[in-house]
Amino acid sequence: MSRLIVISNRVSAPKGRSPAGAQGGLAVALGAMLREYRGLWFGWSGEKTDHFTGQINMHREDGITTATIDLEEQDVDEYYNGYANRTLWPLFHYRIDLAEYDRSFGSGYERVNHRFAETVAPLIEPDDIVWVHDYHLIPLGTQLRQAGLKNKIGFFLHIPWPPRRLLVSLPFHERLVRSMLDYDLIGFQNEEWLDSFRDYVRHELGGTVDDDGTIVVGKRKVKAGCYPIGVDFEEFTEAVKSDETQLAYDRLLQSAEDKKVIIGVDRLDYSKGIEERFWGYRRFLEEHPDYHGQVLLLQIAPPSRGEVHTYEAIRERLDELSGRINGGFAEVDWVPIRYVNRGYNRAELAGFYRASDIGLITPLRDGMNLVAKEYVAAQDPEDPGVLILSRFAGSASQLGDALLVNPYSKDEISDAIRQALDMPLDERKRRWRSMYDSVAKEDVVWWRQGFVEALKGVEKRANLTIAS
Ligand code: GDG
Repeated sequence: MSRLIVISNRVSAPKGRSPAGAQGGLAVALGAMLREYRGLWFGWSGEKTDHFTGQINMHREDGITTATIDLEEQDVDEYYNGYANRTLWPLFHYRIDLAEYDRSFGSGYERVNHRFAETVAPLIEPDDIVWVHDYHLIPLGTQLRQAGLKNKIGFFLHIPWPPRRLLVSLPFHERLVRSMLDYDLIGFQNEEWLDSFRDYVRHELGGTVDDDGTIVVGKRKVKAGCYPIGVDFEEFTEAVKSDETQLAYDRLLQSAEDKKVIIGVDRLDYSKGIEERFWGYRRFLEEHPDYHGQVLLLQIAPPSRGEVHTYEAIRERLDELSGRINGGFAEVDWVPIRYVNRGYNRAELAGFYRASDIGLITPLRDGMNLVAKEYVAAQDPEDPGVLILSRFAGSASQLGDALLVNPYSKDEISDAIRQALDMPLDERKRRWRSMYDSVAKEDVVWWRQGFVEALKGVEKRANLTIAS
């Protein structure tokens, strides 16, 4: 069996070693996969060094071999805080108003991708298959080809792919997209992002798309498909039975004192629509005084990317807005929003989800959103909660039985909260059952097998031609 080499920006500590909430969705999904395949996970350690040496730190724990490198401060500023999180992240989440274009970001991004390629290439054997993850590493395929690799190399994008008319606002966009033609397989979370990619290829690169999904640009051919990521269903179902989950469940239920609990769980990120969600909840409180004292919104939002200014700004706005809503509506014995800026581990989250009557997950744009699926997975079959989900989350195409809302509309959020609170048990069970079946079937195992099998199935390249 070929080994699988996974390459992503960060390599996360195996289960147990990472602090609560530190693992993003990508880390959660990859950890599960690496336990199954014999292979290696390569990426940045998260540490800085004075001078880049390319020294690799190998570590084996919990059945996972990791290989990490440290980066220089300038690398982290330009590549990670810069091009990845100030240029691509906002642009790919349709926020060209927040995207920053700086020549140094672009060159730092290229340099770090080159450093990744140079360091990891000697660890890769001819039969290995290589799976590169996410927007931090788009040009890595080209860099690996330049290092001489003929292996099958796949790329999976965890975030949305923006519409062509937005993407062209990126300086050197064509160079970035062309570099993707050096992969053998490109995976997206849903049809919408795949369509946008194909649209770009047709109109900006003059390419074509074959019936089997093969993209052809000049002499280059690459397969592109849709592989929606799922939750680690087995692990999650086990977690629901654990003492830790039960404790978290009891803790929330007892403190809620018979109030209906609405839960939101998101990294503190403007793409998650937390601010708009608070406005929607405020509208609900304005329109339904009869519910005052009867509901509470628990918003868990651990801070992320604190070195990027836009994240500091959203944090300040949320502090202010939650304070204003609480100040305006609270009573001596009731506070409408519990806004918590810390992370919890997944067993605790499972308990909080299960104790909540409504999951309010309203990103403005999201590649998938695993929290929505985890909320469904954690529910009590005899008394399931209602999921209110943004129609702009990638997961909306699989979770059509949620109450789908436009997250920009306070009125839609308010109406959906009301509808969820009034929903009869039969309807809750019916909607939940169909979502649960899809979350159980299309889980993380289904996702990674689908991608890896498709990658194994592509023809091995006979001639190596570098696209850009
Ligand atoms: C990116 C894309 C895509 C654990 N404790 C906390 C916490 N966790 C776990 C959650 C969930 C994960 O982190 C968050 O995943 P999401 O999918 O919701 O979001 P991103 O971190 O933005 O992930 C996303 C994902 O990659 C996978 O492809 O779905 O679209 O943006 O598993 O249980 N999460 C939070 N607080 C905690 O305390 N927020």
